[in-house]
Amino acid sequence: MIKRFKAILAAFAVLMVMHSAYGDEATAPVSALSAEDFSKAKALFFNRCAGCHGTTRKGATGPNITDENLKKKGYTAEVAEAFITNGTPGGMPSFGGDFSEADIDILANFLMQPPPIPPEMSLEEMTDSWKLIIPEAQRPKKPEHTKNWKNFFGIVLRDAGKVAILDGDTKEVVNIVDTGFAVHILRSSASGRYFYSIGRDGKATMIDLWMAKPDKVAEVKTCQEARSIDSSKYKGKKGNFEDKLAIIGCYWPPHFVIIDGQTLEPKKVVSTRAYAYDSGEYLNESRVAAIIAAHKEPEWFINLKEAGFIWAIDYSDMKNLQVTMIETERYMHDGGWDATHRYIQMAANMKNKMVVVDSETKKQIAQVETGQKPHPGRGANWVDPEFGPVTATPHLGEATMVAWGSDPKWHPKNAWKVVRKFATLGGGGLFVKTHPKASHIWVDHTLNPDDKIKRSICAYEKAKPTAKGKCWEVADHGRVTHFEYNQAGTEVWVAVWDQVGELVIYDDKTLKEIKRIKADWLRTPTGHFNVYNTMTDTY
Ligand code: DHE
Repeated sequence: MIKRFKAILAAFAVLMVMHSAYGDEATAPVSALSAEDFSKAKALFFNRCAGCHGTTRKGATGPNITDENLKKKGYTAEVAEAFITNGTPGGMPSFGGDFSEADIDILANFLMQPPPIPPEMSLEEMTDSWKLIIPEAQRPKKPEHTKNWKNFFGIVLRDAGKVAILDGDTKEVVNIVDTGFAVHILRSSASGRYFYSIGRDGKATMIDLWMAKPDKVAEVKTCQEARSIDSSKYKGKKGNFEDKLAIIGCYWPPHFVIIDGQTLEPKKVVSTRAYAYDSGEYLNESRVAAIIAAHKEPEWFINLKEAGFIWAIDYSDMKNLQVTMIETERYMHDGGWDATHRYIQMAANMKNKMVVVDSETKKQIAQVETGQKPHPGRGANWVDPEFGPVTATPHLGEATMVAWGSDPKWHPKNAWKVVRKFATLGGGGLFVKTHPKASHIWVDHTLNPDDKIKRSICAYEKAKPTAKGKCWEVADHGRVTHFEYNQAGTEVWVAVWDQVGELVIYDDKTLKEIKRIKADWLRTPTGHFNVYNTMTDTY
């Protein structure tokens, strides 16, 4: 009797604490974990696992790890613990160094229970969260400083919930802005004046770079979980949409939200719940991964991860929104433009492919067979001395970077075929970057389980490409991740992702270190975005 009473109390307590990641309404199962541990495990899952395995754990970049599936395979909590601690050769990072043993234990036990389902979100709730901090009329009419703001960098300080704005000319801090929990990426408005940030918790903020001290002018929360945001970049016969609109792609609830580009006021929400393009299975969790804004048409292209589509969204008539559903492949993740901004190249990473969509015809025109689990970030475009224009990706699952032809007009023989394979130091590669004026192509190994490799980067010469690049360790702590060039394409910035992190700046030509910024405010730097390169999609 007492035992039953305790179980009822525990279940009740679990329900009471379900708020940290998904809000109060999420339904919790009766749990063998204490209420506190359940809540902690849920937050850990949200922070570090949901991105790959899905909120409902049905799998995407990572496999299906629903309690049902784990039990079907005969896995116990101990087996789950081993996976979490050590990672897998297929690209799952090892969390042994990042999580305590106690945390791994509760997380493994959490996985053996049915997943809690986070709540939905209405346009009204989004609007309630919207804060217009400085209305347009009160903002500067021209820059209030003489700094070269198009060469500013926005640096994501992930765990600090902040974005640092640095002057790319002087490398000085212009301001550190409170943006909220775990910002994932920044994107620039078409004019470059505004940075839009999106947090893992679905909160977007807008930073005005013309202010004497650039700061947040608006914020809104449109999802429980998100990774992507972009702005309207079209100016032409169909109207001038520069800085007028923005779009947020949500992981949960699965939807996209169109917001006002000047104020962040939510305008329209559209569900992305869909039927898988191949099996026709209904997907309650059909998340929006990368988004890319067209420059030549009033359109965004968004990746539907689980459903295997790229949707082209014509935003020129918001009352009669036109969506073209382009069948591609599963599971769509990240990617970017080719150098001409006509072809969209996105990773279907579980199929070891990059899919190619022609933005003019809005059709998938090719699939590039890559290595195991391509993960390009935005990717890198350059002109190969033998094969002409190419685009590249590193891999999560193997020690290579591949480059394929991406100029079907003048180099049709090489188009959408891998023409070069470069050796990296190991798997776990997340990002590659170059710049039209640069001499090198840079690649990281952020998620590699080996301490030395995860802190090493490699650079390959564009003019004399060799299978092996020049590789070196950037720091003796943290993980090294993501690259960005300055506006001129002469310097490369890379982040040391650690509690006290670093930004290391290299000369692209000589590969020599120019500057190393290490400071207390540099807590967990991850992505870093140059205004000019981000607004013009230069990579
Ligand atoms: Fe990212 C881009 C999702 C892990 C840093 N990340 C993206 C994009 C998506 C995504 C969909 C493309 C946005 C776009 O272009 O519109 N990322 C996910 C995940 O689901 C995943 C795998 C796991 C998760 O739970 O989040 C994941 N990402 C990471 C990291 O661990 C990184 C290194 C640090 C962090 O913040 O967690 C990280 N992701 C980044 C960065 C970009 C990014 C810096 C932008 C790359 C660019 O150059 O544009």
